[in-house]
Amino acid sequence: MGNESLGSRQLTNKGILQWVDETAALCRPEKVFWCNGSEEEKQALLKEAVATGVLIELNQKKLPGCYLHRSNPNDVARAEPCTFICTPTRDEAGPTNNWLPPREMYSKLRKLCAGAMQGRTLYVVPYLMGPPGSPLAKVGIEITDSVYVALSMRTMTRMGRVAWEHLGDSDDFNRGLHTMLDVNPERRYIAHFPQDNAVISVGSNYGGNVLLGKKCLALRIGSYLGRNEGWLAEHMLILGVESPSGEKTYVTAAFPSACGKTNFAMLVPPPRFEGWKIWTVGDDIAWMKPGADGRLYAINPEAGYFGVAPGTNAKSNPNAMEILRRDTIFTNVALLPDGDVWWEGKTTEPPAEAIDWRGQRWTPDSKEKAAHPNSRFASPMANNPALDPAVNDPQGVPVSAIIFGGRRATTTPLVYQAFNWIHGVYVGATIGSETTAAAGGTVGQVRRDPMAMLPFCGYNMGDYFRHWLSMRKFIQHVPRIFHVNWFRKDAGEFLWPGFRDNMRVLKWIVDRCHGRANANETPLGWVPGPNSFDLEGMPAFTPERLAKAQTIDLDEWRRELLSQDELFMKLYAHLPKEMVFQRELLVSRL
Ligand code: OXD
Ligand code: MN
Repeated sequence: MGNESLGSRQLTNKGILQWVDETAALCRPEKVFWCNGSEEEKQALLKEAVATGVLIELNQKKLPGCYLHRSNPNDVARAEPCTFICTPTRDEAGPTNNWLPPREMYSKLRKLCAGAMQGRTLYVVPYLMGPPGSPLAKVGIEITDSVYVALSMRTMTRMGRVAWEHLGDSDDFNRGLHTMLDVNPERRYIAHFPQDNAVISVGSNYGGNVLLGKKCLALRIGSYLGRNEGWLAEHMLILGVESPSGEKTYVTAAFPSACGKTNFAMLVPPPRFEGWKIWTVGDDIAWMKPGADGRLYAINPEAGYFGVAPGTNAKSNPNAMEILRRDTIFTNVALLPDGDVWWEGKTTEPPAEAIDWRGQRWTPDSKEKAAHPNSRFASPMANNPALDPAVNDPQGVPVSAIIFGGRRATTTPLVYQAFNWIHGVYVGATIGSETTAAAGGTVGQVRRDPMAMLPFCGYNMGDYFRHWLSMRKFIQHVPRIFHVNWFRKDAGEFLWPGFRDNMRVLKWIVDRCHGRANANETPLGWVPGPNSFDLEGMPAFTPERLAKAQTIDLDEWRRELLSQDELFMKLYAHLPKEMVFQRELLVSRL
């Protein structure tokens, strides 16, 4: 084995060398390849991926640097039933996570990994989560036998020498081992060992299961590290709102998977908001820590977007359409005869013919969808025309508001503001949302998804709420907390137009943060007061319709509280008393 591709800077970190040697001895690959993140290396890996059929080269004139990957049809989404948190006791993982004792899981996985890479290349992928030099940044090393993973990690993280430079001789890095095995759901495990800062993922080659920096390190292991080290790892976008006078306000927002975080993070304001600008810091994950000035600061640990393709178009997200025209790996979208790609909702008129995500001929008469509902684009954030200039600031950006949201056809108003931090934690902890195609399983059922972290919290959810509550003591300038729901329906139709018009909700939120907008008190929290919510330029959306979108139906809320009880009962042993008090206060207000 050699580490020649590190160039002049030979790796001396003994912890890494030893771990890679041990892993190679276990998995027995044909060769070991150390990724350095260079452009030449990228081109070589792309060539190899195309030659082996892992990637299909797209029309390079139309889509320079773009490729298509088709995953195994049994492997198209995050596999929550196969995802485990392996803490010494079941209680530490808590009732919302699958659990096995570390020793049992290690032994099961060692058996599966033994000889698993025979005839394959073992790629060593060093990566940095967070801006170089940031006190919050973390190093991970992913060992993988998938060239698709090695290439995608290059897009999604700061991959290569920058990670070695950050790490030096330290042993403080996440050890991630991934092998596809035979991509068989019967042998699929995404196992996290928080106490060891380690992840082992086997039997899948789909994004969220295998790009170990993202859900595995940045959220599941990250949330565990955050609790121990005094910070928060959250499933949140980060955006900056710039007013015409240049005032900049940063906001984070947690929505469950496939509920529009990427679109919201890249919002282009409607004509009414001329001079306003939204800047993207991140579209999926925020690491947040109190700063010396008493404000809460956020960084985006990632360097790319792994966005849901269906529904992405020039209206829903013009910036994403610009971003994915270059240097993008698409997964499970449809291929057009001219080497372009298509997905449902990309254009109003479907193409006359295509090759669908399974590689079959497709026409608009086909019963199947052309693109898988969870098909994705993986693109570098550097392509974003609205990338916030502070995205690489090691200190992060100061957060003025935290928004929680879910996908709810009923019950939940368009927007309300929590009364204070503790109430806001309760609002986040009780998010309900209809399930989407981002995870395997039934779509459209309301499930409790606390802080949108149900599939991503690396320890007991009750203790996670307690950590949120305790963070209040370290923040002097407390972000205001809000709840939004873009998805409320009336007679089967969405009440709120969404997309660009979400700027109106954002404007009210920003104004509330700066003490500029009035509000009315309701049982749920503060809602927009008279004339504080801008409806100008929306002739079809009357104040009556706004009132409908804001309706608080007390009977619906009584039912909602009963359904929240299921979560609270589940978490009872670790549930902070504040959550129970907040629930009781809400009951008494209804
Ligand atoms: C994602 C997800 O891919 O949440 O971001 O599933
Ligand atoms: Mn996500």
